[in-house]
Amino acid sequence: MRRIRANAIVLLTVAWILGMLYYLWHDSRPYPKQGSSSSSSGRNVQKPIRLESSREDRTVVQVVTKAPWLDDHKLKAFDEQAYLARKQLNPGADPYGNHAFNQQESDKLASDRPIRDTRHYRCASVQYNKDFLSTSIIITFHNEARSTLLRTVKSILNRSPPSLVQEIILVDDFSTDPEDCQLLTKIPKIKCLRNTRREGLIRSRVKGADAATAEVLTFLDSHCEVNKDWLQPLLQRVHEDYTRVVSPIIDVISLDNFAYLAASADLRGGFDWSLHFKWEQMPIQQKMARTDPTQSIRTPVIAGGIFVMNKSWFNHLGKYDTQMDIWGGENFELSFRVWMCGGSLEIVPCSRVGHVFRKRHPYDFPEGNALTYIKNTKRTVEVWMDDYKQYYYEARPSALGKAYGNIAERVDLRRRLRCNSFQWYLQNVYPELRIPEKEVSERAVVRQGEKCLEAQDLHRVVSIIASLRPCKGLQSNLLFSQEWVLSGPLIKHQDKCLALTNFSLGSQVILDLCNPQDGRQKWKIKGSSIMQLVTGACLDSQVETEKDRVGTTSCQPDLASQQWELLQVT
Ligand SMILES: [Mn+2]
Repeated sequence: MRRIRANAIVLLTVAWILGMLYYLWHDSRPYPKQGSSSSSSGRNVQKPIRLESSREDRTVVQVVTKAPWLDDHKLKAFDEQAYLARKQLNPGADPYGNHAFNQQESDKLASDRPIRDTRHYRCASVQYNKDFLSTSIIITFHNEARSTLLRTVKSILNRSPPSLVQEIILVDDFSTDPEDCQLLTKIPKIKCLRNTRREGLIRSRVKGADAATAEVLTFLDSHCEVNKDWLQPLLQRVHEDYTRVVSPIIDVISLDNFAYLAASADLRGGFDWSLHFKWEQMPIQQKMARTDPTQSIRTPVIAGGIFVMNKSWFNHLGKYDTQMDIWGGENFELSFRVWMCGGSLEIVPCSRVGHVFRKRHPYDFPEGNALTYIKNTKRTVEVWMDDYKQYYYEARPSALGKAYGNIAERVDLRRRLRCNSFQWYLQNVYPELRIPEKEVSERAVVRQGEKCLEAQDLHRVVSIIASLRPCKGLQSNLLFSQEWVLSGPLIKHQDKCLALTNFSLGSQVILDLCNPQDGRQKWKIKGSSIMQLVTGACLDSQVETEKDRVGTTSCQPDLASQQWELLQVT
């Protein structure tokens, strides 16, 4: 009996060890390296939060897909080897020189290289409609690396249902070699439009959109790789509601080694008052309310490089502001316009597209990078931001006085479309954007009945105290000691500020050397009360046992000892 029990224990131990070994082996399967990906490219700032850190809820599959319809016969007309060979990097040349990414690494990779399926595993079982409208895919470029451009195009052909792709329109924005674009038209579905002078992204996209024959437009960058089933979830959202403008999650293709890295799935587009785009975590309430990882994410702005939009809706809303030059700012203009004029923006997490984020622009801006960005954002601000534009100018004072052309047409467009105000946008779409507190410095007398708050110089004593004394009248020369400056949360007298002695309820109020970081010195005028911001208590003339001194106690707005009148000193 004992023997049997011993054997059973040995067996169980062995089984446990084997189980642990399997678990460890399973857990240590190599995950892709998340190399040097902290790059940024202007508005597409790459922060570490962009990359996903945990992959436990995903399937990690290699996707090697080739379009069955795109057989060798159909591709025969296009000589891929010759196309690529003509633009190989010269030996010894800087691989980053022409494109601000490592061209050598791009050239090494196959045009149909496999990439990982980075979607949440639940995306694979989502069912999509079968009767979508097809889409015209518009890719604008200026001197793109041939291997990178070809990989963008082939990933689309290989990973999209053929019936959904009406055509791929390449808009060559006056690249040095017209053949970069022209030769690709030998591939089925590819069309090529060429500008006769440099127009920039915005006018090039409008040209592509005007030429598109499908009812849905898909804008894409020229250094992308689309992932498995990227198109259906985007088209589904637009199919359900044509006013939606949708973006995929934009994965990161390393500019150094072209590794394909998964981006985090709970980010959205945001910005600060200088109109600097940033990826940000979705608000916590929204995150908590999300039970389905395949659900789309509302976003205040889109990054702008990759999105899908119904063509009639695009035209109805005024396409793009074609007086914007080259690049930059157009994503804000489009985003504000879509939200304020009756549409919505969202990120669809089951759609993934990789993009090479760069640290600098590989091309020149005829009028300089900064000036172009200012001109484009200024046009956006002047047309769409109403009085809130003052915060833009405060955040970007260099924009003041800079030329931005005539905006009458766009102002008229906004009026014709009867768009909402920017205040509506802030309240309904982006309440998380903090409105800067106005730094108003106001000189005032703080009165209660016949008495006024006074900074009393106690002779031969180091400190100055705050006390309540008979008012001296409002003539400036008389009232010096009763004159206060309201500056943000501070109530100042010269370099001294009204402060608590401690954070307890009933704390005495004194004057201390001003320090805006000091919580004891922060106040807020609320009706006729003066509230301490940290303790939430109110300034009261009856707390202190010492005559004429002031303190704080719990707020009771009806209490006469807590009612103050602020009289402006002129
Ligand atoms: Mn790009």
